Amino acid sequence: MKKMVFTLTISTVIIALFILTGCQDNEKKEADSDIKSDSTSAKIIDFTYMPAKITIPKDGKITWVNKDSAVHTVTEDAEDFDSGDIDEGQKFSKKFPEIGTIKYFCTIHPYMKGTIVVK
Ligand SMILES: [Cu+2]
Repeated sequence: MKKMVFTLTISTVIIALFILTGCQDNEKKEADSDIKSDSTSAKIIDFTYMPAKITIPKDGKITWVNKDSAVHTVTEDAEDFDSGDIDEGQKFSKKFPEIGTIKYFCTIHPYMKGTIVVK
């Protein structure tokens, strides 16, 4: 009888350990996905992208907020992506799934330039 109780206790401990270990794995996975979905915001103010250079992790997202009274765009140099007109107070968000350096400008004010570094 004592032996059976002992076996039961050991089994319970092993099951509990499995459950605990499983939970830790899930927490770790969630932490990893947090890094991937890292998002940052940038401003467009006084005909300038602020900051002009943004570094984000792969799959990171950038949201530009137009804090200017003028209409601006966020347009990739080769026009791979184009926000279209961003009015005062409007936002434009984009995810960057590929590692590399992306240069962009404003089609309305082509002297406005910005750089995104995806690591
Ligand atoms: Cu502009």
